Amino acid sequence: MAETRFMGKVFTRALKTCQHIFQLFVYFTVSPFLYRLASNFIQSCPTGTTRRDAKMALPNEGTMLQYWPKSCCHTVHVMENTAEAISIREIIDREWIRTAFHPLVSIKRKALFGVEALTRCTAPGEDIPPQELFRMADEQGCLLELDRLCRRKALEAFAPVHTQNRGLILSLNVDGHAIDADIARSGHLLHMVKEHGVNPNNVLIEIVESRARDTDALEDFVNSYRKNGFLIALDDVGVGHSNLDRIPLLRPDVLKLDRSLVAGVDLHMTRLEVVKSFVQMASRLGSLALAEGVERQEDILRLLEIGVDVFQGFYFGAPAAQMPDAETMSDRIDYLAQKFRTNATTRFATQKALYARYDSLVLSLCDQLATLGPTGLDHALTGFIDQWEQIECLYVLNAKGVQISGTVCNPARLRKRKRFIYEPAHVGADHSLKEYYLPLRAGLQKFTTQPYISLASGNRCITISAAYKDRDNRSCILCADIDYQHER
Ligand SMILES: [Ca+2]
Repeated sequence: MAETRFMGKVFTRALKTCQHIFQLFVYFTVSPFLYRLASNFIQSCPTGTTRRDAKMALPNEGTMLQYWPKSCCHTVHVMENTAEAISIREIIDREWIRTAFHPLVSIKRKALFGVEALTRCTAPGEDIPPQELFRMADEQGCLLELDRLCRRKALEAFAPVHTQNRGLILSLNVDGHAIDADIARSGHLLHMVKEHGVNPNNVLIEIVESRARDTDALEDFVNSYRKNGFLIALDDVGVGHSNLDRIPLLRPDVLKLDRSLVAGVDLHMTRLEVVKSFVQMASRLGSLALAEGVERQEDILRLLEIGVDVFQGFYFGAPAAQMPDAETMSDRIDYLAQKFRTNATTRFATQKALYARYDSLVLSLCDQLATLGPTGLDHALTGFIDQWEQIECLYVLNAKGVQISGTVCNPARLRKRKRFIYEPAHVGADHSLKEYYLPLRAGLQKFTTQPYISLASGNRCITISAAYKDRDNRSCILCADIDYQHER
């Protein structure tokens, strides 16, 4: 009996060993074959590639795609190259188009200003990105047809909202590329808007003017729709090949500043200055500056400071089929408004204290200069600048705005690298048209400029100019350029 049990154990062990040997054989012979077979179907995309990018990049039928959105790895199976398999004709005929609304928010009005209608295409089993959709339409010569379908879908979705809230703006994209003389006079959009019971005053037409081939037709189009009560926006301002000369020609009601311009304004002073110049231009032209693609609270607060009021971007939510949730929106707006108020109050208080300190410093320098005649000015200015490190440059003008001292600069603040561009002015330089001279000529005793880039140093500074009489009772003006690099 014991012998039989022993033989049974030996047999079982021998069987298991054979099994292991067989498994190893399969692993070393069949696996490389299977791997080679699989690699014909698997292609890897770089880290960070999205599913959509991957599909666009590798659309061979039957291809397995691996992609890694952020940290997790997914594998999808592309049954076919959808973009090729589904024709744009079919998309248009079957109206596989829907609208997603992206909120436009006004912080100062504490309200939703309107929504931009964005096109989404859901063909069976596949989303086709808008740029791909419009590329296909352009190639097949049905761009206008697609454009009109998208607008009709947007109006259908917006019409019920409009009956409930007559104040909301619907922003519609019109492809500048599709505008020619016939379109400009067709009045198609006007009819469509009326057909859906929407007031043209509530419709903002967004045009990417850089795509327009025919400037005359574009101008006709804009004038004709404006006459009928529509609002006009220039889209993607500040990006690519936008033609600034078309801004005064089209006199847009809204300038949509592109995300590439506004993202990071809080971090990059030069970008902020460029945006500021667009905002100032918009305000001088009577247009509203709207910042697109805002995602960071800090950017929004900085843009509010420089006069932007209406915002669009993921900070306020992603485009969605439903209208934005009023409660979430008002929570965000209230939070930003509160933050903006607190920041502005603190900033003004700090600025006031800072300016008061600089003012008393400049006035005390004037008192000391008043004891001098025309000689010895440079020596006295050098003595001051050594004591006050915030002062970049000091110089004295006569009553006509002509410089009568040298420009005495703080050597630590001059940029060596840019000295060929920025150079301190010399004795005899004419400052009579400068912002810091004219108010004193008009009778003011003291003036402080807005921050600007100094021609003497290339740094951001303010200039305080103050009038005084010298020892011989001649009228003089002391100008002090003061560092403003780190002030807001
Ligand atoms: Ca747009």
